Amino acid sequence: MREKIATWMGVFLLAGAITLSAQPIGVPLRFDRYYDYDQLVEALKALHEAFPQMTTLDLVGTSEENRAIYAITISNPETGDHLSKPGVYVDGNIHGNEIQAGEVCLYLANMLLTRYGENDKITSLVDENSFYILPSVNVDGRYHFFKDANTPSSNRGLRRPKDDDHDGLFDEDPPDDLDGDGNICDMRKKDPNGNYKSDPYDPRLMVRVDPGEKGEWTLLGREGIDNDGDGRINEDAEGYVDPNRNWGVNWQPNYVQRGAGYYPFSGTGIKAIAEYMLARPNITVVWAFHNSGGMYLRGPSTKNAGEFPQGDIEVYDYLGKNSEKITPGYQYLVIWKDLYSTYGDSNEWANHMLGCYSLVGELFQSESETFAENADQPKPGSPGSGSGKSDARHQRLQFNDHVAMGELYKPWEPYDHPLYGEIEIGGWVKMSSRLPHPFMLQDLVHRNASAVIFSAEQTPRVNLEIFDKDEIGKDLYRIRVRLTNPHALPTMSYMSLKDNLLRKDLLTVSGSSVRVVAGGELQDPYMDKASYKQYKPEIQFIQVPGFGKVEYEFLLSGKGKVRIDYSSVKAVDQSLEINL
Ligand SMILES: [Ca+2]
Ligand SMILES: [Ca+2]
Ligand SMILES: [Ca+2]
Ligand SMILES: [Ca+2]
Ligand SMILES: [Zn+2]
Repeated sequence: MREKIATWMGVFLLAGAITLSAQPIGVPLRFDRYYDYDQLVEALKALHEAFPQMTTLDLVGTSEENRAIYAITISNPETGDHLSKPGVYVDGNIHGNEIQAGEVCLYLANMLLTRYGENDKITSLVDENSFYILPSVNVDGRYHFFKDANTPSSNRGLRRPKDDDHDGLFDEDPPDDLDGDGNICDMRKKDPNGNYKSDPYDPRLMVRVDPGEKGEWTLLGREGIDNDGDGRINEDAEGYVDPNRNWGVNWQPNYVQRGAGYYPFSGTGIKAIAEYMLARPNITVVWAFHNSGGMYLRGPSTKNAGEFPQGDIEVYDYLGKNSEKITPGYQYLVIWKDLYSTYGDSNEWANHMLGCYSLVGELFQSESETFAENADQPKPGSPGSGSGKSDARHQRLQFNDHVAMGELYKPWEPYDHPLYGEIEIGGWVKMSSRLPHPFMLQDLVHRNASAVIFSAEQTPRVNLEIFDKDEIGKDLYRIRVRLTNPHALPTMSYMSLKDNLLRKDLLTVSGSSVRVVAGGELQDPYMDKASYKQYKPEIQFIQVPGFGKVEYEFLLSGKGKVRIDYSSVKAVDQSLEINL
């Protein structure tokens, strides 16, 4: 009888768990929850099925463990093929533990599709741009982060086995979930000679003992045992190839850049994503979302890469400083200068290989987990005030207790360890520290999707006009053409011009009964100063700057129809006709 009840209860609990995870995913998507890998794929399919005309769902490639990497394209076919419009590429979760980056991508896709036709700004953005959204780069990482026991920071890399301690065995000693709660927490042992004592304000925390003072605790690192009996604990976990150090620009081997992999694009999914991006040369803006810290980052990623051309810095500053305002608390920074150097990251690759403007969003600030009247100024005598500054650790624990219902922190509990004997296991759980609690997720995804939308509003939009036409001789005409761009991004980045990376924009004059005698850029229309191109004046190689214009002058001989075409890799082509 007792056995039977136990079985029923098991079935009941299991059924409860299955129902929860098997809840059908409907459009509009919900953002009071996190999507594991399977649910994320289901969410993308649901968006595609709800908006089949406006979307394509592309299988970009597969991962080391053969999981599908999907991207969703959002583009209105009635305003042109997706390749004919500026592309905005957004991805997330290249690091397996950086989960909410995927939710930002899903939220953006969900907002663009569900509000199209209802919100004017979103309608014109979708009509004028193509969005390529790839919510989870590191699909194996996402899968294992949810499924396996982890710390908030573990399980970042690709599933390519690597022998970290050079003992001939691969990934043989990862951390172990000793207490079976699904988290890798911390281990501590009572020890009068330890370096730590309990924090008087909150005994769950520990502080260092003062010189000469008696200790209470020794910290023993992350939960685990010596799996291979080599005298070390947790010395060879899964991987490690870092998918964001595996790209083919400014790549350096492991002894310079940890996690680089043996060669660029050794990650199968990473290589597939690079090929997907290269096949879309219209991509003009790239966003890659990570966690954490609350930052909007631009390159260069290393000092030796050299600073960007001034024209590009102005564009980045415009995007970055406005993004800062969209998400209060986030800072716009330069990767190598303000953070650290990274060799072979996707951001640098996108700049140099696609000629686009590329930003990294580091999502979430643990400072947002507050429990205080005024987070910056603790009252005298309150926890942490002894050190003269607010102790964020106390506040975060109070936040856990009273706002997150205790879901972010595991209280210390005794455990009998095979090597250390009686210890305690406790600390911050997997779904803490770098991710907002789901109740705060909506704010994070909306603001960061809004930063993407701000930059999408700045993709180049060229307007072509003839502003002057004069008959200056018998069947000889002078026409002047103006190309304006009211948005911040130029039609070609200054770096791509400097590196001669892309085909330049073409301004072409043609007509069956008209010959182009001369043509070139008009420097001063009042002084009649123009620099004529020596050969083939009917084709001009140009760039249209952001928030600016360029003017060209042509001398035409003949009569009849003349056609003027503007063609660009990044911006929408334009053309017009006049009669001479
Ligand atoms: Ca090993
Ligand atoms: Ca390893
Ligand atoms: Ca555990
Ligand atoms: Ca070991
Ligand atoms: Zn990251």
